[in-house]
Amino acid sequence: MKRILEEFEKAKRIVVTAHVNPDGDCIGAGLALFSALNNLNSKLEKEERKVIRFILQDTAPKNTSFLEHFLLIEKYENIDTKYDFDLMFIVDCGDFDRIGEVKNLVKDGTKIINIDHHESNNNYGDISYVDKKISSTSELIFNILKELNLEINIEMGEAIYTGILNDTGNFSYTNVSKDTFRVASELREIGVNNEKIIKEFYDKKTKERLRMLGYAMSNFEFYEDKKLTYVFIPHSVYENYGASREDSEGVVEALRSFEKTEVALFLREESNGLIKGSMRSNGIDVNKIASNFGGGGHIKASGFTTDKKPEEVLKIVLNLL
Ligand SMILES: [Mn+2]
Repeated sequence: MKRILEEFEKAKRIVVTAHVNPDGDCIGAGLALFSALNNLNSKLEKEERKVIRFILQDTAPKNTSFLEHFLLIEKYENIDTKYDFDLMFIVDCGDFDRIGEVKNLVKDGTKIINIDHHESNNNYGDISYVDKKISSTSELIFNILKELNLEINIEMGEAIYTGILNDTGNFSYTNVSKDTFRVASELREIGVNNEKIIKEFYDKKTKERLRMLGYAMSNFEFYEDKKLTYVFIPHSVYENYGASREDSEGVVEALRSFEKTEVALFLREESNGLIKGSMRSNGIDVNKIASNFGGGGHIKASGFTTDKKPEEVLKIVLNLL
């Protein structure tokens, strides 16, 4: 942690980033870190102040837009790529390549700090701070800020709380430890309103999102011998409902909720024809299965992108189970 501060002090231009198709944990951890760095920056003499930006390849999910500084998150396509950063913080990203096009901002001499909790993390970067047991990168960021004696205000607390909710399925998965509850309790103490965050982050669903869930729930299949629940959503269905990628968030969790399921597999076709896979399990190592397609994640939750046909992906997964 001392080295993280040292790198911050040395750097002039800093970028915070996270994985493509960002989720609540990326945004929560990223915004909390971004705010902490900005707070540190504001204490410096004017001429010593740094440039700090939060840049992602893809648009942040709408249901995180209630978080403070959400509007300061920038999209890679709007960035001048000649811009030189000397320090990059990568949060919630198991693999360096998963930051997508943002990696073009890395130049000779750009230091990389990897802060993450994915099972598949390979400790890339000049400094890697990876805790594979912790619930979320947001919980990890909380610990880092605490350890460094940096202030955590309500807005940062809300971001962290959102990230924890995202990765623990509202405190329902096995990755919730007593420390996760302790962090939640400390956040509650500084004034984080859990009811408000649940409402904003979980309960407000667009019509498109409910329609996509309806489609998935009407069309899933169950492979009894392997206890696999599966659905594929072609791109045309997204077009029919005017839905975007984030409108099918929650589909894979709903698949897993079928009482007989051991493994849930959700495949969706992207506009470029590639297949994006998400897996959830009740214990079977789906990180390993996803790695067969060049993806990864956690033991019970993983993802991948592939140019294989959906039927082919399904066949491979069934064979691996
Ligand atoms: Mn995460």
